[in-house]
Amino acid sequence: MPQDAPAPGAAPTAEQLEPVKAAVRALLHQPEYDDGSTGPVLVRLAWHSAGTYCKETNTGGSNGAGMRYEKEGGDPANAGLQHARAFLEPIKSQFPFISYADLWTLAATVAVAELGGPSVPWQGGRTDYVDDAKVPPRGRLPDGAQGADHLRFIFYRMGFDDQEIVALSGAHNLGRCHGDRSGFEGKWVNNPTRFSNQYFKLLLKFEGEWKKTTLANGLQQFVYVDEDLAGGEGEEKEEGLMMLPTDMSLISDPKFRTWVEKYAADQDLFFRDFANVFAKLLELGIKRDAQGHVVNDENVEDGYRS
Ligand code: CCH
Repeated sequence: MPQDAPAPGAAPTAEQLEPVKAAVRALLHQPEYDDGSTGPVLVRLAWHSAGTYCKETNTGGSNGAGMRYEKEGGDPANAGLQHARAFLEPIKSQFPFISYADLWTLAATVAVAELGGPSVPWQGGRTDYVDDAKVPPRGRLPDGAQGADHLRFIFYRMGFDDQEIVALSGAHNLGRCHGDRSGFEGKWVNNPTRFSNQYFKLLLKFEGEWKKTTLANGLQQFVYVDEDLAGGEGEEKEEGLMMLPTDMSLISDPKFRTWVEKYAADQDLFFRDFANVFAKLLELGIKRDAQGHVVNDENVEDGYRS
């Protein structure tokens, strides 16, 4: 083990993490990629690594970095996240002491902060599975084609409530849908590389104007195209905005809607709640002792780096 490596189960120190965070910051700005930042796809990587958690069986979650294995990485829900993992690979090589599970989750918190969002509390010490034996089954991540019942089914399984579901969904301020990944197309907000509460504002602002469309692949989504910005013949067309059916359920479901309204009206409240709930997401399934060291269950320990 290299000298600067933390003991197994112990989190890297703040001093060890500083250069890792700096390397992530340096990686974010990529003019050739998407809207110019790798931040959104890094946030999605962390979310999908953690969002497999099931509180009843205490399985899944960000510990283990199971997405490196085909069993989890090949889940159609994770299509496209190989790009995020590839972006981080040179950082993992440069700082081998950090586990993939820590790196993926840490990178998302760095991205959120760098793109103008809140500082998300983060604790390290996650370890990586040595094989795919403990990788959770596919099918635990949400399907954007569905509605409020589905969101509750998926997120209650992780232990979240309605307010937390809405706060987490605010991450759709960032990034976009890619036809060759999820099959959906487009971005939720005009500036998808700046973290804000714009997503909530737009859901409400264009209520009644979001038009349901069916894409060539048969998927349905909602779009808003500002006719004034759409451009005349021969002019460059301004790209419209989109919402998934699951996004729209946040305003049609009265309990979700209360929180959409609060977050649209109060960005500070959204930032505070997002920071808390994203931190909670990244910790799902991780047991720590009084010192904050990760404690792996007997039956899990042999699956981890030691
Ligand atoms: Fe999401 N998300 N997400 N999402 N998501 C997609 C992209 C991003 C759903 C579906 C999709 C969260 C919750 C949900 C991000 C963060 C979060 C895409 C497009 C779909 C589809 C993927 C593509 O084509 O590349 C559904 C359904 C839910 C249900 O709640 C949560 C929670 C988070 C984080 C806290 C981010 C960021 C993106 C943009 C990724 C990118 O590559 O730009």
